[in-house]
Amino acid sequence: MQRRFLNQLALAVALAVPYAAMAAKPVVEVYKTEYCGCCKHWIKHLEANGFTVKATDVESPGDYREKFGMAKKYGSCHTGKVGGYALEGHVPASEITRLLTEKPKAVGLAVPGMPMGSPGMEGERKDAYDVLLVQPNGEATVYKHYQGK
Ligand SMILES: [Cu+2]
Repeated sequence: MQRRFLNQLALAVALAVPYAAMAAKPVVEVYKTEYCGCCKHWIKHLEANGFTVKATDVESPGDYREKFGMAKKYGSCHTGKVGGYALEGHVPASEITRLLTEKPKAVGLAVPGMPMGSPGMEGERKDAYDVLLVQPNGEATVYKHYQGK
């Protein structure tokens, strides 16, 4: 009887672990315009990678970009916030996870413009693009380079 209980307990723990791991990922706040299609595709990409997304339609996502301290020159179609960091544009989930693990001193990550082939911008073409780690003074370093093809 007791052994059976322990087996069931072990099973319950095994089942609970993946959920606990997912719950550990913080919520990504996203600010976008109502009509932005690629923004929705990017949100789906984040959700498919275990993030919870709280999206808000706004008149001007640029106001939020400014509020979050992200330099205008890195601007894209949507602005987000996660774990105290700003996210600008079509930033891949893998770099967001890395950011939250490494916790560097920075404003956040940006993929300026809307490069073809970035998450949410899938199509016939795949352009090379950089995920930038942006500093409060507006300078940036390449956090990850994606090859085009
Ligand atoms: Cu876009």
